[in-house]
Amino acid sequence: MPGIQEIASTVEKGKIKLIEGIVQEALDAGENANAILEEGMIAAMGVIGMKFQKNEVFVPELLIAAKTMKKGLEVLRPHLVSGSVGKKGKFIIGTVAGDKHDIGKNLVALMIESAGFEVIDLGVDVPAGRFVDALRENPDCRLIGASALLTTTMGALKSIVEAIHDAGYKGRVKVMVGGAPVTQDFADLIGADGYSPDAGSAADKALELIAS
Ligand code: B1M
Repeated sequence: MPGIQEIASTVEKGKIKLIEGIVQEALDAGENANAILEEGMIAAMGVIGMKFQKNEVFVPELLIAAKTMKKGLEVLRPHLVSGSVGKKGKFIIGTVAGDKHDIGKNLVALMIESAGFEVIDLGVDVPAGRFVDALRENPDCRLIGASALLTTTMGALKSIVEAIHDAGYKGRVKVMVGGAPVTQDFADLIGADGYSPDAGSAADKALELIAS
């Protein structure tokens, strides 16, 4: 049976045609879905990111690894999401303007859905105004999440918080932020209501914020 190490190496090498079969085989053999995700796929993206930093791989390799991970995630999805989708209310999520990274955002969306929310995914490169429009289209929504992966796009998180406050939603709608360069201090600085470092804790934070 393929182990977690083989899954990691398949993502890292971008063997897109093999990933679905390998993940399915591991699941069939009783491997834990969260371990496949965390220790296999997410770990592989960390490795490829480090190689990119050292100029050992380039953007096309990042892209193919990302596509491979997404394909593998499709197989994992039913094993990560529970049956109570939508009971906790709506959650609008997107990656900020200027930023095309969506794997982390998609994982957060998956975990939030799994925690019982109906997720409205605005996609990537989402301007602050689009979050406000989505709130107007979904007046029963009480939670928004925004993801930023680049130090150059972190500032867009602040624009989103400001746009939501300026549109009169302060206090009524909570804003959660996250992404690799984002910290709790940064979230506090820009006036966000919540921050979490990873997808699992993002779901816990969302539940905490709607209860408060
Ligand atoms: Co890009 N990229 N990338 N990239 N890329 C990084 C982020 C980078 C760290 C790589 C590096 O140099 N080591 C670097 C950023 C440096 C910086 O700003 N400090 C970088 C760069 C520089 C770039 C480009 C500028 C490269 C170029 O063109 N020269 C370019 C920018 C394009 C743009 O966005 N405008 C670019 C492009 C790309 C690809 C398109 C090729 C591809 C993305 C494909 C896709 O997403 N569909 C890509 C990839 C794959 C990466 C790395 C390798 C992997 C990102 C990833 O998916 N990680 C990344 C290096 C790395 O992360 N080590 C890198 C796995 C994912 C599960 O983790 O996204 O962190 P992450 O999400 C986590 C948490 O952050 C958190 O939970 C998630 C799950 O646990 N989280 C939240 C995320 N959002 C949250 C929201 C929350 C709460 C938690 O609440 C709402």
